[in-house]
Amino acid sequence: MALIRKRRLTEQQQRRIQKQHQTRQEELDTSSDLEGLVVQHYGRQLEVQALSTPDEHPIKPEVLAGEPDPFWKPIELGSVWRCHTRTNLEALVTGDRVKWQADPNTGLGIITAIHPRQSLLTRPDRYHKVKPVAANVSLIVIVFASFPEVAPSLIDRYIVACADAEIPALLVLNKADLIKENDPILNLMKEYQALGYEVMQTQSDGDLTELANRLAGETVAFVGQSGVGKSSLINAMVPDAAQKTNIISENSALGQHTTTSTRLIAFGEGAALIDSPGIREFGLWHLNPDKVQRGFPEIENLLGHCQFRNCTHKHEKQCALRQAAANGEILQRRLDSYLRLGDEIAEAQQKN
Ligand SMILES: Nc1nc2c(ncn2[C@@H]2O[C@H](COP(=O)(O)OP(=O)(O)OP(=O)(O)O)[C@@H](O)[C@H]2O)c(=O)[nH]1
Ligand SMILES: [Mg+2]
Ligand SMILES: [Zn+2]
Repeated sequence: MALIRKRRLTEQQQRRIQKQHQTRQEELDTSSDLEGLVVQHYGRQLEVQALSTPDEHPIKPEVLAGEPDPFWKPIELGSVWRCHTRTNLEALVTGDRVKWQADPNTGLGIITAIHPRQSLLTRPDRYHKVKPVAANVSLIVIVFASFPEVAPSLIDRYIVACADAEIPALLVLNKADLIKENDPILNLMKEYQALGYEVMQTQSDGDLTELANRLAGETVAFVGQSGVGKSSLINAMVPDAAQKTNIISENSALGQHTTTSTRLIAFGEGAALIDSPGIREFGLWHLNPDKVQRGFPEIENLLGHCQFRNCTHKHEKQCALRQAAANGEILQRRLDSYLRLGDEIAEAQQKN
């Protein structure tokens, strides 16, 4: 990843390059396209890592004596290239597997096709548009800590999003060093464990072998509130990841997140870690209200057992959910969370 080339282009240069690419697009012969992986995206440009090399490597132009050495970037396995995409392609996202072509003369590439996705993690942005976050993620690590204070309902939201994307979740309670004896956060972790979720406790500067072993071979997206230590965990497991981290008080006072774009970091053989900005709010309005139950397996089990088929689970006496909460079979907090999320989605959809 050290090969990422940062270059600022003037608008004129960008226009010229864009034009060159457009002309090239029409002439493209895609039979010898390379395989690639989108490792980062910045608006319209993306960074693609080469997963294959050409059968015949392009030959560097010969330089006559006295002439300056022209720019030349060899196509090497693992090298990272700034790329444009063909205009007819759908929006690409970090984690996408693509077909692409490299131009060693400019150091730029063009993405010509996208491979079918195994999964797509999305989130709504503040303009109520659904934004893809990462593709082909096989495991989501939900990081939480006692500082910044955990909001259990936020964990529930993440779990619903994971269930909707059909991606398994691992709950990681980080900053173990801050956890006191009988800390309520330990109870919270146990509650999720009892519901069948995989949980783990970590400390960013502690022994992360258990976590690293669990992540082997997976494409992992780290999610969670800003400041819980997502980037710190990634840096500790991948020493050259060099993801920026920051002291919470400094950045949250400014309302800023330390990590600002979604980046994929290679992690051993065939695994990758995706760092993404922490979020304070994680709206789920883009989901079907019926999907919320997928993130609440204990409640899903009881659905259909209420007296009325159209039970709101809010005031009905013969409500299986309310009774289960009253008997301590399910957590009142989870039931509240389930109902609130359902209302929130239904309300947002009525407005739209
Ligand atoms: N005490 C303690 N502090 C930690 C631990 N892990 C991270 N931190 C600190 O928490 C702060 C935030 O860490 P980051 O890794 O930047 O958090 P993040 O989740 O990536 O935050 P965003 O990028 O804003 O979403 C930094 O000051 C870290 O040093 C830990 O295990 N224990
Ligand atoms: Mg970060
Ligand atoms: Zn009911």
